[in-house]
Amino acid sequence: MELTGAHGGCCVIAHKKERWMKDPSQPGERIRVSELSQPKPTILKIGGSVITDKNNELAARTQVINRLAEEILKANVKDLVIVHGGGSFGHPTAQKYGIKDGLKDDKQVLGFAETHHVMTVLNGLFMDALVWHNIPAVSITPSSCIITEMGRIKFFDDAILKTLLKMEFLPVLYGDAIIDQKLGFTILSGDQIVSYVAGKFNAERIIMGVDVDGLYNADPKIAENTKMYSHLTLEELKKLKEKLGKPTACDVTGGMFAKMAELVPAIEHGIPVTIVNGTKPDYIYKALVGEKVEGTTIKKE
Ligand code: IP8
Repeated sequence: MELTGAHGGCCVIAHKKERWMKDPSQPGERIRVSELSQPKPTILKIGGSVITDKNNELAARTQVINRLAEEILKANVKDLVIVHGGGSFGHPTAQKYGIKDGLKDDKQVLGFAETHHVMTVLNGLFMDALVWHNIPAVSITPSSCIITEMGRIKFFDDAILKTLLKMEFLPVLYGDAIIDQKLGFTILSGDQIVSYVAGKFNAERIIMGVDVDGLYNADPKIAENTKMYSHLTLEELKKLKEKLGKPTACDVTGGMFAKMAELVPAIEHGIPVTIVNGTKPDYIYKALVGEKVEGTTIKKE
């Protein structure tokens, strides 16, 4: 039991149940996952390969973005947090200037600004679709509230995120160019944000919208005769992880392989993950409302 003061005024007595999980950003460390009776959010990741054309630089798929906004509106999920990826906006720019590996050369400084800027442009297009579909979405700029250390989230000021959720806004974050305590700067993937926020806010579930139908035993874009899994346990995922698609040339944060590695701490914590094809109409909608849909579900057991 603990006394907590609100707005420096009256005190409320709350029963605080402490629950902990492995900190996705700090191996060996733990973070508290439940605070008072905070509602459990759904975390929806929209991959950059869904909302942009990865074969053309700075090419947004505006029709797909609009369709997703319609699906999100129709699904009307309470306590939703969206995180989107970089696609052909963030990745080529980050790669051109070697932003992920940190500050080594003065010329990269403008590259950092450019990478962050193109992400704000993509985020603007995404926000445009949500807000003009009458969704009370509010963007949170990761580079303004997160600091990493060697690429892992070290500090995350989540006060705004928490308040937006309480006020029933739809917070939207994205992979970004980030200040790093050791490297100077780096690239933070949307997937690391998803896992971190899911853990910190004790999420109900994670939905990953990607550009393939689910998780395969090999990269379906390269290999032949691949097999898609409809259900996996954490153990099965761990065994499979090494075999998953390695990073492609245009993905600085590591593709499906890194995506799955990021999600392991959240799954270990008991948060189920559903991977669906966000390029196919109504798949994200069905996943959001809990209707049966083709894809891969990963659960702890
Ligand atoms: O597409 C990367 O985010 P991701 C963002 O979620 C940048 O890996 C800036 C490349």
